[in-house]
Amino acid sequence: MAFQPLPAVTVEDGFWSPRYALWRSTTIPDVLEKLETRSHVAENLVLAACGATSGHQGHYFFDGLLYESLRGASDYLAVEPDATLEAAVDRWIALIAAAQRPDGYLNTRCQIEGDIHRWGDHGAFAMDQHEIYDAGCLVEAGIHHYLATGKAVLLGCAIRFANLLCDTMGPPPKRNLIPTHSLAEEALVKLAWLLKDDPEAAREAGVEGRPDDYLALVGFWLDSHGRHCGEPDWTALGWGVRERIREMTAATHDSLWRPCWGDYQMDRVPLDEYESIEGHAVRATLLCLGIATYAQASGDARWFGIANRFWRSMVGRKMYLSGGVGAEPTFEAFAPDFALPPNAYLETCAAIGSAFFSARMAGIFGDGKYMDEVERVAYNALLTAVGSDGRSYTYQNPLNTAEGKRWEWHGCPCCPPMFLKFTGALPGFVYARCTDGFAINLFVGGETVFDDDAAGRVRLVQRSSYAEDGHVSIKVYPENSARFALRIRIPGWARGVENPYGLYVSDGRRRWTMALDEEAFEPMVEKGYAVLDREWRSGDTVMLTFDVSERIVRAREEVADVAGRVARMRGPVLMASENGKTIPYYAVANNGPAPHEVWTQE
Ligand code: FUB
Ligand code: ZN
Repeated sequence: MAFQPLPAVTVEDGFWSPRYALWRSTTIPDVLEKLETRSHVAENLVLAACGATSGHQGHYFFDGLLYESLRGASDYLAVEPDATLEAAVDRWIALIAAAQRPDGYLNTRCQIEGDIHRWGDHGAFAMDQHEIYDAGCLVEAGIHHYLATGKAVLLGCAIRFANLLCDTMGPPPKRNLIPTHSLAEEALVKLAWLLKDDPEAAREAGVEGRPDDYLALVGFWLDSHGRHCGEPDWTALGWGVRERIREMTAATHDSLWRPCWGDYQMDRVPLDEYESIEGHAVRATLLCLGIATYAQASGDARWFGIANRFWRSMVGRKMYLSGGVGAEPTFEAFAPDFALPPNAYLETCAAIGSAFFSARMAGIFGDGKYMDEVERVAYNALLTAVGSDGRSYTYQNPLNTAEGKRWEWHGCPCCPPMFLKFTGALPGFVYARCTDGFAINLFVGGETVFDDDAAGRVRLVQRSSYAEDGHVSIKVYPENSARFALRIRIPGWARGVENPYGLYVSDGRRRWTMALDEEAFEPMVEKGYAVLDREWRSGDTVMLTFDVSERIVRAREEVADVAGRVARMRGPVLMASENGKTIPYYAVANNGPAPHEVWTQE
């Protein structure tokens, strides 16, 4: 059964609300300010707008980081209006609109370095240029800003760039170009959905929307993995491919020609031939998100199958207890199955990419195992990425390390924008509609409302201290008493299932009970959700109690890196030891650099 997201109307939660207040008041302005002052994103936009031919500072993808931050900020605006933030966002949008080329192209560094190198031509290296990635980030920002504010200027920029992508790449005579950093795959499907649901949006933006073309382009991109000229050989050359590709692109080629992006971008062979998720972990998780989203849009069983295969391999063989992924440092990549050293790399963005992938799978399949992994990331890999001051960050997130530390800003500042993007999205994952009622996916206090044919307007109020003491209450207020199903996710850890494929195990004990109107109640559990299919009257209350006392978790024996070691969890929260104290893993290095350890000797 598919689940359709149902946005939380409010978040009022002892655990999450203070954090959201901090991220709103401190992290969003901090990220926007540092993108401007330390990563030079505003200066670059101004230079591009003026037609400058020198002076760009920073990497090609910094434009995209700005757009990701604006997407996140827009989601915060959607939950709570904030005139200062809205004005700051509008100022950025004016800079972006001024910098865009009349044909829709926008990549400040490529513009300043010269259009001759567009799409990686004439001795350039498209992997570095991130043009399609930046376009995808712009599309996301345009959509989210329009939905939050009703303003369509950024959406107009996004549609213009999306139309240019459709005019440039695709089956012959268009060019065989695919994203060298995934992200645009999901973004273009979302743009197609928006413009199909609300054709007025494109009219508001003053640009022709072409939803069918966006879907066709995503299908082309996914189908074109593995369809390249056969070289260079990434395995043999490593980063030496850079120079080889520059040599290759210096020559003129026909529209079908393109270099191979290797396993790094899952491009050595067609996606059907990959047995498991591989390559650069941020690219791979966002590619999988695109595959799952395209499967949902197209209904094509082939893509559902591929998405499932990659999810299984990621969660069953390559994921850390924190939700971190991408153990291999040189290429920031997935390591082989069961290679899960505790001191591994684990970039913040990769964990967040995996959580977006899991959230999409949860919506498609309505199975709690997917939301379990969203929750794992939310309470662990995500939260650890921003310090308790709201303005210090991590990039790598090893579980055990002799040098746990945070930084104020980074030469590669991709993680804070991804953090804003995910925290902006999280309230949208808490509830969902399903064909026979609605679902509670995450225990986050607050309210939502939905309309039901028989029950009329239904208000649902959740009070939760889930992570602190395991208590959750859900009150249901239908306008009219009526029957519908309420599905409440019972997390895997509370059912004795630490990981759906046995990668991690505990004592397997049940750790939850339920009461309905104060009477103990034993519901049927289906695909990880307790199903309460009954007549609901105003004020009916479901109480859940989880045992969040410490439990010991071990990895299966194939994970040689942590043989003889154990980790400790409390409910969804992974624990670590730092300076002789046991603290949540998300709180490490909050009081300055310090070693920490999640996996300890038994
Ligand atoms: O390529 C853009 C970003 O830089 C990636 O998402 C990160 O992994 C870092 O490599
Ligand atoms: Zn990152």
